[in-house]
Amino acid sequence: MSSPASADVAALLRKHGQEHLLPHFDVLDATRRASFEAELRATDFDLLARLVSEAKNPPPVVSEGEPEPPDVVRKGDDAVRDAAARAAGEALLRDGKAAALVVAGGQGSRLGHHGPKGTFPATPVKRKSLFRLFSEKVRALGARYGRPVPFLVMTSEENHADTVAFFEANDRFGLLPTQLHFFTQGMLPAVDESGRLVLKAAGELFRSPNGHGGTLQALHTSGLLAKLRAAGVEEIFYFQVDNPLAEVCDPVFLGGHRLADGEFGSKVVAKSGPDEKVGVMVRRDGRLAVVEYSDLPASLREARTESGALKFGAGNIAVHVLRAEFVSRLVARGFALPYHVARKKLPCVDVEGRASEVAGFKFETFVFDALAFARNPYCLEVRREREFAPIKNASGVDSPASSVELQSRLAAEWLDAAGAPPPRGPDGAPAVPLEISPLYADSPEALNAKRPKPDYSKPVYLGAE
Ligand code: UD2
Repeated sequence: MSSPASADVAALLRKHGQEHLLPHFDVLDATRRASFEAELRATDFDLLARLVSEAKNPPPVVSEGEPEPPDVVRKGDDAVRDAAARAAGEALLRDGKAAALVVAGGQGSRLGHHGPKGTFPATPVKRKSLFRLFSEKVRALGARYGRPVPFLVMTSEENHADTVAFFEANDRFGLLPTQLHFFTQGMLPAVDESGRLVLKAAGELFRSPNGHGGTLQALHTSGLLAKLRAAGVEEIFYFQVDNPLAEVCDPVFLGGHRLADGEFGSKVVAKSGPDEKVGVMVRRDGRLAVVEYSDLPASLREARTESGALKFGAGNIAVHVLRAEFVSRLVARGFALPYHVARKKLPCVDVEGRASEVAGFKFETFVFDALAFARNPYCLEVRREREFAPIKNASGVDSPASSVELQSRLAAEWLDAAGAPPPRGPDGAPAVPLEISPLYADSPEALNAKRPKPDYSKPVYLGAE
């Protein structure tokens, strides 16, 4: 039997201009009604009202100086500097002072994959899931440095249960129960263009994850940050679930950031061209910042230096290192990151429960906006073919096919160095797919020591499991 909204909820909705939801209570049973009311009572209407007003009338941009190219350290340019950074990073890993964190709150919807993106089969031969691959990289770190590296997986309400179930069904891919930590980011309701809340289903608001900036807040509210710090973790290596080539806890990066006494480090690659859809690192008002692809005016996107390189060519691959103490400081003074608005068509139901679609806004924070608060931000440029093979689209650029080829090409480079060069096609791509398990060899040197002799008449997988 249906009944109207409770008095306090009805008053709340009226106060915030959301009375369009009142008739919706007529179609809800008691259970749905209770959960819907709880959801509404927990909604931060004032924040939403501010975000909607800013989305419609963006505040004037204050004090944003002209962007300049950032100072970047190039990995591979200076062997002595790299060796010192590596030694400092390895010391952190040996001393249990570094953790790995993957942001995996998104679904693989752009890919057409059902389920958490980390469950996507990503590797060239074994088709290991992204979660399995990263778990094996983390285990390899433990074996190399004699100490298990904590592995943190950030989920969202949309995929938390499926993510945990996936790890459990696969015996956590060999990770220790004490080493693997899940935590869940916050969600924010989406609204239509007049700021009205939208329904995803009967008795349920349309809400979406609050962006990867939500990592910082969720690390704190979950209690995980305090727990890690109490266990001696000082640095958090952050990466995205969509990049199988992420060099998890790269000691050169961890150590370079540490030696620079940095609070927030970022890896970049040279952009492949002005139109590549990655954010770029810039220096503005003396601070580092990432400017999203869509926010960079064409004149700057295409600007070149005298040598012909892109002036703003430091592409953000979303690999960062965060000083744990910095994250604590940032969240202690309230969640300071700005919200970005995305205009989206939102699939929804109307107040009578019929399927519909409405133009509206989603709001997200971005982790790299924390750069504005960080001391000594460190920026390391790496070679894209060694560290960046994202899986974003179902086909074409940044797709499973392009990623698999890049992974195979890197394996071929390692095999070349190990004295077992694979046959290649005219474009330089290996003639057969190649895959090296992180548990078999986690570096070209480790592979070289194994003296591999693969049979290149068929796809090659080097690994025991
Ligand atoms: C991101 C960057 C872009 C570039 C590119 C490199 C932003 C806004 N853009 O673009 O500058 O660095 O990556 O690959 O970051 N995620 C969550 N929770 C959320 C939202 C995202 O966990 O609420 C995770 C998601 O699972 C994925 C990652 O963050 O691992 C990137 O998200 P995306 O696909 O929205 O970012 P993208 O590819 O547009």
